[in-house]
Amino acid sequence: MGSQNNFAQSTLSLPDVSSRIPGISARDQQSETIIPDPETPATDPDSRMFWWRDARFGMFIHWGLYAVPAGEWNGKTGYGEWIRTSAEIPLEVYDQFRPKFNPVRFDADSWVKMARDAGMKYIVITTKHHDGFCMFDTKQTDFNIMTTPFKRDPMKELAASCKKYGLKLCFYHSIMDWHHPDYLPRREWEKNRSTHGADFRLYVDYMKAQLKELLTNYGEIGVLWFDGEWENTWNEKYGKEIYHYVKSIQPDILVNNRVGAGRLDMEGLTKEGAFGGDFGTPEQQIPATGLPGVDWETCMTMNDHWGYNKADKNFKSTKEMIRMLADIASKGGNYLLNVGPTSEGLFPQESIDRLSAIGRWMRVNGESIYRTSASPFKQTPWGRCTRAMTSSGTILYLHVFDWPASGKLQIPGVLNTPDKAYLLSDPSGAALKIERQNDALVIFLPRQAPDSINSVIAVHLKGKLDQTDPPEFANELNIFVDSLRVSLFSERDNVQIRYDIGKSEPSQSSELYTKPILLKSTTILSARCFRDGKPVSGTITTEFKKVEPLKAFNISPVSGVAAGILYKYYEGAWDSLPDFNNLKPIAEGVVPDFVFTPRRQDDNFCFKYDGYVRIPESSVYTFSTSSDDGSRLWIDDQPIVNNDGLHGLGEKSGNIALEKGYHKICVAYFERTGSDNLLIFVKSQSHPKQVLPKEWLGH
Ligand code: FHN
Repeated sequence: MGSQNNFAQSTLSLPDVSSRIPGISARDQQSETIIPDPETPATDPDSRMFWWRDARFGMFIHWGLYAVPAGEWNGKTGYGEWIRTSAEIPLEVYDQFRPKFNPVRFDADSWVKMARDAGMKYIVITTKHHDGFCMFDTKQTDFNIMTTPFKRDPMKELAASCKKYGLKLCFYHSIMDWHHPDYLPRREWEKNRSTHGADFRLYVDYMKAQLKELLTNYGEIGVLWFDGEWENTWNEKYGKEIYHYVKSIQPDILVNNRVGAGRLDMEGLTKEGAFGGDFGTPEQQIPATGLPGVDWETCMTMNDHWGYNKADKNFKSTKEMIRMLADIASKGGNYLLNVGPTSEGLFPQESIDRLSAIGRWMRVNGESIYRTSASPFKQTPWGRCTRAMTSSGTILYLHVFDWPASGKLQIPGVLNTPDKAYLLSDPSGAALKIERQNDALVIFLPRQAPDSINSVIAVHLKGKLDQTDPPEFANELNIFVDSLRVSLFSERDNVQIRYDIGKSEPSQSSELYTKPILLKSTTILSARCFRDGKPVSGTITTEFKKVEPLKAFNISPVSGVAAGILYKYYEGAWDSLPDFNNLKPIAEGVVPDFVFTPRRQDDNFCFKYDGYVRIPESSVYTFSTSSDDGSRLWIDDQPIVNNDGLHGLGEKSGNIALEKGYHKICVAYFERTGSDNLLIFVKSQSHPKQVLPKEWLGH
């Protein structure tokens, strides 16, 4: 069924620019060849990245000694690859897993074929996770798989299988190492494990010796996927040393941003100005939008654990994962989907079943994933879009999740002449009827969706894509007090913006946008782009709502409020903000603003601040907290910001309309361990974002 791109033949040849075989089916192969999409120029002129960008889809494998306990310890079953430290298992006890680790049912060919048949083009496998156990034949330590009853090197066998079946073999290697005597810091519970004589430089040299083994003994390696870089002993200097070292051995190797020290937590992208290797690594999440000019790969588990957990049956559905793959590809990213094999060397059956189902979809629709670039559209309410450039024009791949009951799919803002459209699932390639309605292409579809998860329509357009999104409102908020100036803009040049009040689609006779629109009451605005008197985009429609501000507290100008804010200080180890009603403060008093003084310890503490904020004018205010760890903010006892939980430095915000005058403010913050930060920001309709001035605070 469908255009049978049978993976058995489709090995991943390393396409150079000229011969990059398009992500299009054999049906069209002879007629068109792909060219790099000039609209999404390579961020990296280095062609090292091309195979990786073309691949779009890979398999992550977390396999190690932790597969022996399979997530269980002392009757608890919620562990994964972190079990040694999460369950506080001493080294010598953990080492007892070694003689039990004998994955005799491991078959590299079987694993690689399952990855290939799922449509995956590369495999990233753990050569060493944080526990320090090495899954390869290393001479640097005996804490490795060769000293188990297995006595085989699975990396060697996987290298041979990947070569045989045309997948790239890539290595995950943890910087953090809970076993090596020179790695610091120790786990906080390992009180009796001396740090005496530990020399981190020697640990870095140990890492380099193992990386040399990994990049010398297993053939060409596609990616070195570092991890565990967040502890304060690692830094950018080491990261750059390792990056250049590995590239001195295999110049074409790719290295992720976790080699450095600039990763933005689980969001996975690289802080501005920090060293970020070759690509970003969002974890268990997908960026909200495409990131033009940024290479990134989302890594994700199929259930809730990276390493094998025999009790964890919470697997994502095939539908979720196919749609995630389309979502990620439509944003220009790669999808690294994880499998946690058992201690016998088998993939969990739930993983096998899902890989097989994903493979069935990929065999029909893979060309809409491979070698594609991000959607040109900001909104595709019916699903997702990927695209490819060909020598004769552009192919849009429309991933339709929600099949239109009308039988018509409207694609606004595309001015190219359509050449043809067809369903990838239709082996005959029968053309679908296309009509133009102003700026929109309307594609007529069969009544029934061919695929309930994701039906892909290929739309071939003549020439370079000429597509215009609807104009955008520059205002971040669509609520206001008193009045609001609404600004419109379009990223396209040579277009005019016209707008109407109400929900109707603007026409050539609608108001021409030349300056911000002043609103004094709740108003619906609709706007559209025009060129040479004709609409060239779809329409954006937004309601701007006038709201009543919360009344200020009636505080006498005589008594007024004293400067500063009340604080209460607590101690305890929390993973989220505690219920303060059940706590007795260790200290309390007045502080000038949200400072962590006085406190008795650097970790495991909490502050609660209460007082008034003097609002300078009636407006809609956006309050934000930027904190590590969790924080929340209330105004007049209304919850405005929820930035709670254990996390690195992160910012959340919320909005509220306030009358000029005094309003109650409450901020709560907790720190577990590591770095601690709390900043409160405020902005209004007329004032840009600023740290909440202490002069506004009172009690
Ligand atoms: O701590 C690891 C975790 O065990 C797993 O390897 C993931 C996969 O990227 N990375 C770290 C958590 O961010």
